[in-house]
Amino acid sequence: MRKSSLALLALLATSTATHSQSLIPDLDAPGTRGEMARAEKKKAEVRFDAMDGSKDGKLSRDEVTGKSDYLASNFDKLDSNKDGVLSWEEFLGHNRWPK
Ligand SMILES: [Ca+2]
Repeated sequence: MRKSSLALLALLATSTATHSQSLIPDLDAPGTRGEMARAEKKKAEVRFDAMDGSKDGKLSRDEVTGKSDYLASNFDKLDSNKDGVLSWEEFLGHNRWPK
């Protein structure tokens, strides 16, 4: 990889929400990475849908309380747009796997 593309990658990594975002494989990534991404997305979707009692595609604080200690205790941090609910992307922590 050339130096200029490394610099660009570093810039992209710092401009995105979290450093780990760049480590999330795309759903259509070749080979095992793509397979794992699709399997993880499926699992995440099952969890999300199970908690989304109102089926509005968002998780309220009430919907996660008692079902996920992690989501309940980190709710305000994960609710990055501060609208009081967790979107699919906020739940995942990245926006690389559209629902
Ligand atoms: Ca939100």
